[in-house]
Amino acid sequence: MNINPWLKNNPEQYLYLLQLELTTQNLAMFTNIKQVIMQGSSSRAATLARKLAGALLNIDQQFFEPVNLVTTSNFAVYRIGNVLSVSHGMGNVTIDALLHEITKLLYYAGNLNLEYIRVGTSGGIGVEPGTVIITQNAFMPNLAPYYTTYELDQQIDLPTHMDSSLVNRIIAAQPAELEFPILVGNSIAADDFYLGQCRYDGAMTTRKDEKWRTKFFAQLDKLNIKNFEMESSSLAAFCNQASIPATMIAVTLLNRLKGDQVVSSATQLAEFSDRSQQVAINYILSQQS
Ligand code: R2B
Ligand code: URA
Repeated sequence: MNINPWLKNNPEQYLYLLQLELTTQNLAMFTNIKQVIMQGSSSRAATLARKLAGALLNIDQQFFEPVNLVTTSNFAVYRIGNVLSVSHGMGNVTIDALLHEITKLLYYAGNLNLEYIRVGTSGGIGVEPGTVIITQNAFMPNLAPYYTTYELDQQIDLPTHMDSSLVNRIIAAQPAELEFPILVGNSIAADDFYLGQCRYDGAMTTRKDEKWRTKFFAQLDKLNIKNFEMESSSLAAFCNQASIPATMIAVTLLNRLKGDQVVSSATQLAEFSDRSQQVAINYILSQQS
């Protein structure tokens, strides 16, 4: 892990965004972590924690309630064996804040070899809804292959490739009889769900017509871009700077070439969400020694 050297001489006592005191007792809860699995919502992070308790520790999920290790209502953090299941909220801005704090926490707790995986949902481009995409490269909405951010007035462009050996290990960990399609591709991280992804059903009107959008979507195939979501570019940019292997496992909820609205039933959506979690669990199980 590559961490800000400033932290070595200025140790902190409190992580403001996680609302966590950095006491010896609290830090002890975060030693020996191998993977951090990040999902948008805190309830999905809790669901994954329950599944991991069953898969890794053989605990009957019926009798297990995961304990949230932080007190903030913005994020949740659960530990199961050597895995953290955390929530990151929605969008590059919130995941970036989480990444800073969770990385500092894990560094202070003595973890140097970590992997970060975002497990989520996305809007597919030309793929059957329910397909799981493992991201190789994250793109900006203007198809730039880097993440543009700002340090006050300075524009910074950061590389957004994911860790290819982590991607390969995740694919290799999947059983041959997986009951849904899974593929490696690239992703666009948009700044919002509506206009940022050129949806026509937002509260405000897009500036682009359907003809223009169809032409734009057609270009995506050439770049092997398979889905839209809202966090992959800052995840990749952060992890490239920090030298933490990272990728994203995201199920597609709809095919954006066929529409804008997510129309699947609640049961179908829950089943889709289970798919990306199952891919992550298969990988985590393959890494237990
Ligand atoms: C995918 O789904 C969320 C929006 O519904 C967002 O966090 C994302 O990246
Ligand atoms: N998440 C997104 O960001 N876009 C979609 O279309 C679906 C989920």
